[in-house]
Amino acid sequence: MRFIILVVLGFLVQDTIAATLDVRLVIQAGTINLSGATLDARTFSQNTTFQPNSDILIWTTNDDVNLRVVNLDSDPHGFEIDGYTTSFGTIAPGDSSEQNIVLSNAGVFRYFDNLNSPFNAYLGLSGVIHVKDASDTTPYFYWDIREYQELWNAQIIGGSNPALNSYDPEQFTINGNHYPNTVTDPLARVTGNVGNAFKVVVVNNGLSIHSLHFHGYHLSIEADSKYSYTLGRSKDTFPVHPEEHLVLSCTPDKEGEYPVHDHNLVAVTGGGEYSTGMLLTILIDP
Ligand SMILES: [Cu+2]
Repeated sequence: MRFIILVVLGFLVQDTIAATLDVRLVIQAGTINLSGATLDARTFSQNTTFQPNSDILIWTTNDDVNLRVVNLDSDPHGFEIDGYTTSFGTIAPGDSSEQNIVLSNAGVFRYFDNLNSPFNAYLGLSGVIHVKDASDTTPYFYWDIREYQELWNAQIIGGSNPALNSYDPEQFTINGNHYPNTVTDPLARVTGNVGNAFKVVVVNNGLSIHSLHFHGYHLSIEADSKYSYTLGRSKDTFPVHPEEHLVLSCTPDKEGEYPVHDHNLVAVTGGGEYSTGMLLTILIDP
C-alpha cells in the first residue's frame, strides 16, 4: 500500500514539474553590429526576426519538448545536442525537421549545426540548453562566449571555408554583445546580494580558448565538461576551451561592482579598439 502511494505521488510530482513544450527554432541569416564592423551571421532563434546570438534555452528536467528546427537560410543546416542522440538530419533551405526530446538529466548542453563543421557553428549556429532541476531556485546567469574574424564570416557565407590556421579574430562577444552592451543584458550581467548564492553558466561557442578573470570574488567550479578533476576548485580565473562549458558558483561576501573580463586582453578589444569585447561587471548590493 505504501509503495502504491509513493508511486502515485511520484507520478503526481513529475506531472506538476515537467511540461510539454513546443519549441520552434528558426535558422535565419542577418548581420551583427560590433565595434566598427557589420558581420554576416546565422543564428537559431525562437524569435521570428534575426537575433545576433542563438537562443539560450532554459528547460526543466523531464520537460517533453517537441523541437522543430526551421531553416530559413539559403544553405542546408543540421541540429545536434551534445550528449544526446538526435536525428534532425540535413534540413534543406525552406524545410524543417521535428523531434521529440526529453532531457532527463539536469545540466548544460551545447547545441549546434553539425554540418560544415566547425564553420556553421562558428557563424553563430551554436547555442546553450540549460536543463534545470525543478528544485533548483539559485539565480543563474549565462555567458555564451565566442569570437569572430570579419573576413572569415564573409568567406564562409561566400561558400569557401578559410584555413583554420589563418584565424585571427578581432571581435569578441558574450551572448552576442560586446562591452558596454554586455552590462545591459539581464541574462549575462550578474546582480545579487551579499550572502545570496548565484551561479554562472559559461559556454565557449567560439574557436579560441578564453580565460575569464573575476575581480572581487572567487568562484568555485560546480561543473566542467572537459576537466572533471577541477570540480570544487575555488579561484578567480577560469580557462574555457572551445565547446567546453563550466558552471561556476559564488556566495558574495561583500557589496560592490567588479569587472570580469577575458584575461587574454585581445578579447577586451573590438576591431582593434580597447576596451570593449568580453568585459562586463558583477553588481552586488548589501
Ligand atoms: Cu582583471
